[in-house]
Amino acid sequence: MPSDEPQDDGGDALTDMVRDDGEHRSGFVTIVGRPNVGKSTLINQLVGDKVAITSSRPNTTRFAIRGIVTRPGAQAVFVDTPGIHKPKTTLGERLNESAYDSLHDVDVVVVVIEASAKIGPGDTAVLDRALDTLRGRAGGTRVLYVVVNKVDKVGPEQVAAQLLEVVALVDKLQGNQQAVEVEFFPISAKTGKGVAALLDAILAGLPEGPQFYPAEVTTDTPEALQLAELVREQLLSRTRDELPHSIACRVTEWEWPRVRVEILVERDSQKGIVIGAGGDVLRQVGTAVRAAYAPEMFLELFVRVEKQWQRRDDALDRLGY
Ligand SMILES: Nc1nc2c(ncn2[C@@H]2O[C@H](COP(=O)(O)OP(=O)(O)O)[C@@H](O)[C@H]2O)c(=O)[nH]1
Ligand SMILES: [Mg+2]
Repeated sequence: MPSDEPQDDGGDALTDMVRDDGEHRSGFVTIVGRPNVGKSTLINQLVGDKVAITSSRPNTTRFAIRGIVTRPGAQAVFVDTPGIHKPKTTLGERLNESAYDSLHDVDVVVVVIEASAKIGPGDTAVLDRALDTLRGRAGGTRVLYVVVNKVDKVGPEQVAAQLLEVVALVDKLQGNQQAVEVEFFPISAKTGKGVAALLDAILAGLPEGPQFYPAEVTTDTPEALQLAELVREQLLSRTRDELPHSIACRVTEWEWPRVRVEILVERDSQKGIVIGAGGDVLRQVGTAVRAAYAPEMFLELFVRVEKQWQRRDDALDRLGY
């Protein structure tokens, strides 16, 4: 690695990982990719704590949630982003913007693709944007980490084939310049396989910088938002088709231990599904959220119809999207 520090202090023993000069590394690391490739699962695995909700429904993530990893001498602030997709609503457009915006203010970019799905135009677009942003950097790091996720779902041949394909694709996108250094990591965000190696590489590659958060902090998401997200996660696992996209949650009252969460849907027919027969679905959601968050909480869930909120700027502003 090029450096203008004197190199006469013991040769190989002093690696980038082991520094005796008290230098601290830190930086922001954004995780981008198509919907459902496992970005939120990865951030939770990296942090070792549940900071982001996950689900099998695409477009679950609506906020740039941060997850923080602190080690002796280094701190990485990971930014989970909404999946980049072809938007059909104003919400979709805002989600894409928020993901692309996150590329600009970070030190490191991680692009996630799936081992178990064909590499498509969506993946190519994300890789291209990431390379472009890094190429435009005047100084600082220019490393892109490309993660091939869900290796637990396929055999080693498929992992190898996917790696070869993505290496070739990145090579093609870089053209003659090869201006960005790219590293490839096969992982399973779900089982944790390969994640430690990825984390080590990211931490070692961070620029010099201060510790931004106390060591014990794993996220800076406000409590009320975390809770509203947990309610939404539970609703997502109990609803299907278009309904997950139509659901939004927000805390409207917080008088601990009494908390009230409002659940927005877009149509009257959806209200009935979310409440469930005899209030069944809401009751299950409430029980699961209290168990995960704080059993002593009194959680009141209210369902309200707000027509077309996904397409209305005023509603999106109010929800903080
Ligand atoms: N088998 C397997 N499933 C995964 C893995 N990572 C994520 N998933 C699943 O893929 C779905 C989407 O994950 P999520 O993290 O919400 O994806 P995101 O939309 O990119 O944030 C969820 O059902 C996850 O459980 C993995 O490494 N292996
Ligand atoms: Mg997500």
